[in-house]
Amino acid sequence: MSILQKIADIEAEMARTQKNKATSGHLGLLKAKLAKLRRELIEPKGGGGGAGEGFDVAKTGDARIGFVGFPSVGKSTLLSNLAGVYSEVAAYEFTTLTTVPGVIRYKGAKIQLLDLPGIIEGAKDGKGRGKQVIAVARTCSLIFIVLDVLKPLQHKRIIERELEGFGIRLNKEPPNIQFKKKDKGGLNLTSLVQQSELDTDLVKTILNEYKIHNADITLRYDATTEDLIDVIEGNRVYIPCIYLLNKIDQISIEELDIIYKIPHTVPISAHHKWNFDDLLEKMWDYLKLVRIYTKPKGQLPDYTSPVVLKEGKSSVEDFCNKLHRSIIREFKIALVWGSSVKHCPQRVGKEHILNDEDVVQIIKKV
Ligand SMILES: Nc1nc2c(ncn2[C@@H]2O[C@H](COP(=O)(O)OP(=O)(O)OP(=O)(O)O)[C@@H](O)[C@H]2O)c(=O)[nH]1
Ligand SMILES: [Mg+2]
Repeated sequence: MSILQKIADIEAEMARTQKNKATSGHLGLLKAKLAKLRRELIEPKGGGGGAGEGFDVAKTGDARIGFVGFPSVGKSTLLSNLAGVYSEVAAYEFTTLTTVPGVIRYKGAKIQLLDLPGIIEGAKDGKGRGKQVIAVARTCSLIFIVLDVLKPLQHKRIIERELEGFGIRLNKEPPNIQFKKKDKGGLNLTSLVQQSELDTDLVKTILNEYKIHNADITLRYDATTEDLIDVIEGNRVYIPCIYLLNKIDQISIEELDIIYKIPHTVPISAHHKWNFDDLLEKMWDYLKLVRIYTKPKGQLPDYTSPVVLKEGKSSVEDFCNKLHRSIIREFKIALVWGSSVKHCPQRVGKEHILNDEDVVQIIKKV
């Protein structure tokens, strides 16, 4: 039986099974089996090249955004009109057959945009070029899911499922679950809050499926079976996502009002370049980039080309490493102006966390 057939069988069995306390163990087991099969699809046994091989383009700039969507929703039109790069646009489906990159500069940051071929339902299971497209999507710092406003939002669900099936988690934080495999001692499950789904039996069943018999697990919130499996699998990527509802030139103002209420969306018209300002603003928010201006001694800060870091990786040390590998060895202290410090300038060490638009002067050991 092929992996796809096995997956289909399990999905069918899950759909048949009623969800209640008595079946939760069985469902948990099925979910774990499903996750394992999906991993086999992504990383075929026996190694070999990754699924994205030959399809990926070199990373450039401070961040990378991938356009994912069904065929003919306007991804290439968006790339052409946003980045001024030519990518073939046509009324027929599957116009774009490979990754087409473009670059924009926004607020001093260089952002790489990737126009990807259209995907269809079943992409994650190897249909069409979907698998390669999703493999490239996994490498992005932000995903734009492009939807056609005239098509039902059901498309949104399908694309989300495709990406989820490939280990991508959209607009989600990594689960706050501590998981540590051990050599002996059995299973130690600690729940810091009341759990509505996971109990010792269920956790044991799931771990058994992974042949894990000794582990410390701490659940710091009301976790789901899926969250636990994500942590055990360990290869999930957590990527922010914006839904672009394209072709709003084809709907009424009243319809537009309703659409605006859906979270994480921006309505646009790629063809008419409508609402690009909103799109870029939101893109910037979701990228969570931190711009740092350098200030050479005795000179004004250079406000034209910031060093761009990512939120969560914006210490003075990260800043130094982005400038040059050798700098941290000669680092003594840094002077910082901006919202991350109380006094301006303030002397800080390499652990200090910088905020967006801070100005930094490095002082080297003599
Ligand atoms: N009315 C309207 N049509 C648009 C808009 N944006 C794109 N289109 C049209 O939609 C069709 C498909 O556009 P493409 O940009 O080729 O779509 P795509 O998503 O790149 O398609 P694939 O490469 O096949 O996946 C073309 O006929 C475009 O002119 C828009 O904002 N409004
Ligand atoms: Mg295209």
